[in-house]
Parts: sequence; structure tokens; C-alpha cells
Amino acid sequence: MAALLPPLAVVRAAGVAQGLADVRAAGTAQGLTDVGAPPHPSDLYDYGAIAEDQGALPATPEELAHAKATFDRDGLVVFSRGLEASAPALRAAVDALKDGSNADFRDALLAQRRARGGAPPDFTNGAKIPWVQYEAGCEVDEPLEPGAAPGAGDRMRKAMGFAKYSRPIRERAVEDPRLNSLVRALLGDADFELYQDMALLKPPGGGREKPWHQDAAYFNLAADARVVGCWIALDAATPDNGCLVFERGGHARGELPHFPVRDYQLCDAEPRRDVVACPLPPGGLVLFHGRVPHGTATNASPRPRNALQLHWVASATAALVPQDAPGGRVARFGGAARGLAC
Ligand SMILES: O=C(O)CCC(=O)C(=O)O
Repeated sequence: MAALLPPLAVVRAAGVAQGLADVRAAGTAQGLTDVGAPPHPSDLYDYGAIAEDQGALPATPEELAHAKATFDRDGLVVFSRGLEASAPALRAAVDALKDGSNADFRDALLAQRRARGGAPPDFTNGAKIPWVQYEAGCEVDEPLEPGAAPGAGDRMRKAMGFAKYSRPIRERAVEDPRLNSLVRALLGDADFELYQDMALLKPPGGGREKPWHQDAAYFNLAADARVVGCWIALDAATPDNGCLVFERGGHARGELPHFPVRDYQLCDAEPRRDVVACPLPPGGLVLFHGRVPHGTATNASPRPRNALQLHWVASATAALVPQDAPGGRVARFGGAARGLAC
């Protein structure tokens, strides 16, 4: 979305009200500081059940086949046990992104920012660009520079494009053999590659909602791209701190229209069917289809909710498609492009 964005300085000078207008005009906000949003409707993430838990990651061909059948049917498959042994190291690696002690990520991020004159990166040419975003109201001039913004890392809401700079994240998540076997099975035994890596940090006491959406609406990939998302809890994720909520089976509804409201999102008024919550302990994970609708509520709790999110794409379908090209994501997912209003 970055190519459509207002300049960072406009967002920051204008404050939340104008910022929201910019979100509506632009589609989403990727400025260094989030533009903020009004509270979401209190029942927006109500759920009817807890998502079925498979327990431990699959170890046998039969367990892999069962996971694939569940994924194909529901658009998601949950493992409350999987990376629990790695969760402390992964959490420490994410903390090092937040406080700048991962010097390789910090230096790459700052070099990128300087090269762009502080403007947000253009994600249309790929998603693995080092980038961070802070919660609304957290003024940051030079993220991660020593002394520039004491404690600012605690208000970081998102980091991206760090896997190549973090060995623990690569070795314990991106390249975890059990996870890789599972991803291969879910993609129909296809070769695959990492499309995107993110840390989704939802700080305590108001960490920002992620409205209902389909991840594929954000990807500059073709309609037939096969993508598996993997969301790994690094803290206990619960309904009150903003665990994931899914529309089970909703991947079968195809590409749904998205609108710039509080984010680039599905319309709040659209009815959600068969909603399941996905609470997880640290190291628990859920793998999900690129078109399954999902979202997370504001973190209303005093507890952090840090998570790692990886997306893999089948290599045969990994070619980038510019967002505004015929058949690009704006034509396919954009509500306005489809002649719809929210
Ligand atoms: O972790 C979250 O709060 C939601 C993340 C999400 O759904 C996304 O970034 O696509």
C-alpha cells in the first residue's frame, strides 16, 4: 500500500483526525507512527467457539495429512504445542528488534530510512523491507537510535523485514524443520519461499486493533498464488489481549472487497459466519489460508501480546504483480474498484 500513502510528515503534523482521513483516502497507514483509529464496535470480535486444537505439531505422514485436511476445510489449523521450547529465544530476538540491540536490523532500518529521506518504504516491490511502526501518540524521530526515544520500543506495534538480520528467528522459526514440513504439506507438497516476516506487538493498554481482513488483499501476488500464513504466539494470547479471531471456512468465499475504514479492511457491517477465537500459549501457532478472514481486537489488558507472523508462498506462484496492474490486488480486492461502498 505504501505507494498510495501520504508523506510521513503530513500524517504526523496532522494528528489523528486528519490521519484517519488520510487512511480513508489512501487505503491504509504505514507511517512511522500509526495514525490511530476510533475504538472498534465492542462486539466486532465476538466468537461462537474456540478453534479446534491439534495439540503438537505433526510428526507422521498421517498427522500431516490430517493437518492438511483441517486446513483445507477450515482455512486454519491450530497447534497449541510446537515452538514452546523456542518461544523464550524468539521473544528475546523480537525484544532485540524493539530496543535496537539487534544492530544489523537497526542499521539496515536506519540506512533505508535515510535513503528515502524518512518516507515510508514502497512495499509494492516486495515485502521484506526493514520497517517498524509505533502506536499512535508515540512520537519517534529516529527509531532505535540510542537515546532518541527512550522506551519507544515498548510502543512499537509492528516490525517487518528482519528475518535476514536475526539468526534465532531464522533458525528457530523460518527454518524450523517441523514447521517447514507442515508448510510444504499445506501447500500441496510444493516448493515454497518466505514472502514476508512480521512481528505483531500489540502493547498493553490499548495496542491497536487489526480489523477483519484477508491477508491476500495486502499481497502483490496473482490470484492463484498459494500462501500459508503462520502466526506464532510469543506471549499468552487471549481474547482480552487480542488473540486472533477467524471466520472458519471463510477462505472458500473467495476474494472479498476491502475498504479504507480504520485500516484496509472488510466492512464492519458485513455479517461474519462461524467465528472462532484462537487463544494460544507462548510457542503455540496457527497456520492459515491467505483468504481466510481474520482480525484482532484492541489489547485492553495490562499484558503485552507479542507475536511473530511468517508468510510462505508456493515458489511457482511467487512472482510479484504490481498492485494497480490488471489482475492486481487493487482490482481484485479494492471495494471502490469493484464499485462497492462500505
Ligand atoms: O497480530 C495481529 O494483531 C493481527 C495480525 C494480522 O492479522 C495481520 O497483520 O495480517
